[in-house]
Amino acid sequence: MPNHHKYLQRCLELASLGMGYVSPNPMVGAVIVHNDTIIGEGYHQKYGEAHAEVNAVNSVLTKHDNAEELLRESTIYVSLEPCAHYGKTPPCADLIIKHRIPKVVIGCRDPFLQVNGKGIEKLHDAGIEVITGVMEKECLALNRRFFTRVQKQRPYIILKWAQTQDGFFAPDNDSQYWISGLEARKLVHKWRSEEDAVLVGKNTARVDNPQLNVRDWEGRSPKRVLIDRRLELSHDLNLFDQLVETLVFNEIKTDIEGKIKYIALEDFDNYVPQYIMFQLYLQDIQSVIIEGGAATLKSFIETDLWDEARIFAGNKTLGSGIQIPVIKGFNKEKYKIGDDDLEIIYQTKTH
Ligand code: AOF
Ligand code: ZN
Repeated sequence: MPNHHKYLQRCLELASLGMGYVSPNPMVGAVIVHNDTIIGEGYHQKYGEAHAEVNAVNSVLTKHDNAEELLRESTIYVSLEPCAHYGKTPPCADLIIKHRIPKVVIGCRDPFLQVNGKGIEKLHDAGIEVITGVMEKECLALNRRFFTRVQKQRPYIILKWAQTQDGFFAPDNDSQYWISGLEARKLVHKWRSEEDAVLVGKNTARVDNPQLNVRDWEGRSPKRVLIDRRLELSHDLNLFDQLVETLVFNEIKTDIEGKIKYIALEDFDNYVPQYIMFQLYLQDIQSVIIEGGAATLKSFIETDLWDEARIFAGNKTLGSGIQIPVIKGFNKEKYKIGDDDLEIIYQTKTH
């Protein structure tokens, strides 16, 4: 039994190093194996730059004098189907064919219209042995943001909130209320660093005055997205600090002021979550984490526009206040974090 799993696992590890840097492209890792030994590896490191296979082949070429000979006896493992098109880079399938690598093991197909099986076909036609679907579930999960974008023309949507033991967000709409502590905050900053955008509604912007950036974690800050129908928010709020690109959805103007982009929606009474998500898609935003408030989260839940929910469940009780929404997700997982006396509940909709 060949070590397909072991090498694809390595591809996945390598691929995830690109997290936060390759969007809206997928994260991809590749490993080249000769006689059950890794002789080269690579991953897609930055949007617009070399694909995983190119970096893996180059690592063999720079490390071994007899590289071409070795490649002709090797297997290349790659977490996503090698591309077949001329994008910002030439087709990876051609590269594999050119170096006469005789065997390719692929994690999952690339649904991107210009690839979508054409990479596999090209390899087959060149007489290369192709094995597909090794660790497919894991490969699909890793690039769930990319697949959602390509297949649904919208970003991958993560809902995040904190709730009391008795199912409330906060005592009322106008008070800032902390359920989670330091450990949770660190985690939220990590989560933000992994997504392209973070979105809040008007009330959260006003009451919490969040910065929505990444401070307690190393990584880049996502774009900020704000819904402020009548542009009522004060520009003294942190979200208007011009430090990070911020999109403001409203019904009054489409305009750019420094890093603040105003985008007017024609009909603010209908389909607001859908329109906003489509606009984010057009702006190449591949994923968004929605951090509140209650009304905003509910509007996305009611329109069934979400893929994953990450809920901090505290042990405080409130007795009354703003109720949390009810969601029907799958794969409900719970675990404790740090010393916050807090549980995280993960739910996903599709996998
Ligand atoms: C691969 N290996 O490492 C990645 C692939 O504009 P380009 O040239 O960067 O092409 C982007 C598309 O290529 C992207 O939408 C996806 O279908 C595929 N990404 N393919 O063979 C890689 N990152
Ligand atoms: Zn490629």
